[in-house]
Amino acid sequence: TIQPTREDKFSFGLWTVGWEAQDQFGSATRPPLDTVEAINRLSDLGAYGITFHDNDLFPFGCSAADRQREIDRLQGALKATGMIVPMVTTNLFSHPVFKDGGFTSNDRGVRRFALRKVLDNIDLAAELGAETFVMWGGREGSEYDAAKDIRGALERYREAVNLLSDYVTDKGYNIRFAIEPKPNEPRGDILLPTLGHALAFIETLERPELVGINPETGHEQMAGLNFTHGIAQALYQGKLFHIDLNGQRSIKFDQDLVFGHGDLQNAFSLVDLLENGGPDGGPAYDGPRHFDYKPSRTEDIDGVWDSAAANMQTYLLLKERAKAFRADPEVQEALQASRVAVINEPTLNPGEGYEQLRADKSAYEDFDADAYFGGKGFGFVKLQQLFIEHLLGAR
Ligand code: GLT
Ligand code: MN
Ligand code: MN
Repeated sequence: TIQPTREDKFSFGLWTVGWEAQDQFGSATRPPLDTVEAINRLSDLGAYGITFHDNDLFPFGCSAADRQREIDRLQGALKATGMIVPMVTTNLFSHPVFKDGGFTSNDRGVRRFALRKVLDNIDLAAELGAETFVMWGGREGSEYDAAKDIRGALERYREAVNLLSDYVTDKGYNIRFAIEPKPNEPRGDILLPTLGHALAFIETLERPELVGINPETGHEQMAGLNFTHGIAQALYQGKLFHIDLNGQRSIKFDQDLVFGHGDLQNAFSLVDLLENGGPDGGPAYDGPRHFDYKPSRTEDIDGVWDSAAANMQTYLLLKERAKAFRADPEVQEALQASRVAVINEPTLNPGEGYEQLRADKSAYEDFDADAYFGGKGFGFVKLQQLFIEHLLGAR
C-alpha cells in the first residue's frame, strides 16, 4: 500500500464518512460520527482537508451559541491535526422548507431565506480560510413540467449567484464558487443537470470569473456521459474549480461508491488527465482531490475507515499506473502511430485563411479521399490494450 501524504491534497466531506446510512427503504445502520473524531481519523489516514455543509457541523436552526461551540470544536481539531478546510457548502436540501428548492423555489420567501442562509455560511467559509464555495442545487428542479417555469427559475438562479458574487467581492473574500451539476435525485429533474449546462449558465453571470464547476464522477455518469471528457473540457475552459471523486456503475440512482469502484477505466483516464495531462505532461489540476462518496450501508465503522482509505489508495495506485503508462516506450510508439499528439497541430498553416486554404489544391482537388489511408487504420485498439495492461498491472 502507498501512504497518502498532505501533498496529495485528499479531502473528504464530513457528510461522507459521517453518513449514518439511512436510505429510502431503511433506517440508519451506523451511529452518528463526531466531527472531531472524523477529522482525527481522516488526518491519520493521510487526508489534508475536510469539507462540510453548515448543517453537517451544527443542526439547522440551532442557537448562535451552539453554532459557535461546534465551530470552536472544529477549529480545535484543525489546529491539533493540521488539517484544513478547502471548501464549504450549504445545505439547501434537507429541511422540508426547501422541498421545492432554495434559490429557485416557487415561493419567494423561501428564496430570500435560502440566500440569507448562504450569506451566513459564506462568512463562516471565509473565517475558516476556504477558497471554494460549492453550490449543489439538489432540490432546484421539478417532477412536473407544468409546475416550473424553467426560464424564470434560471433567472432566479442567476440573481442568487450574482448577489453572492457581489458579496464576496465587496467583503474582499478570497472565495470562488463552484456549481455542482446532477441530472436528477432527489428532484425528478434538476436544473443545470450536467457540467455542460453549468458551463453555459456561468457565461450569463455578471462575474463569470468568480464561478466555476464542481463536477462529480457519478453525476455525469448518471447522465451517460464520459466524466474524463467533461473534466477535460472544464480544464480547457479554466473552470475546474473543484472536483467530487467517487464511483458509479452506469445509468441508475446515485451510487456514490468509492472512487474506482465504478467505471475503473474512466477513473484511470481521469487520474492520468489530472496528473499527466498538463501541456508539459505535468499535473493539469492542482486543487483538492475531494472524495464525495457514501460508505455502503452494509458497513460498520471499520468499514467506513476502510472505504475512506480505499478512495485514496485507488487514486494513488492509478496515479502510479498512469506514470508507468506514460513512461512505457511501447506506449509512446503506439501514441505516435495513432497520431495522438498531432491533434495539437493547428489545421491551418501560420497566417493561412480560407482563401489560401481554397488555393491549396493538395488540400482538396488533389486530395484522394478514397486512397488516402491506403487501407491503414489508426491503431487505437492496440493503444487501448496497452492502457488496459498497465491498468491491470501487467506491465
Ligand atoms: C449531497 C450530494 C453531493 C454534494 C453535496 C454538496 S451534498 O451529499 O449528494 O453530491 O456534493 O452539497
Ligand atoms: Mn452523488
Ligand atoms: Mn458531490
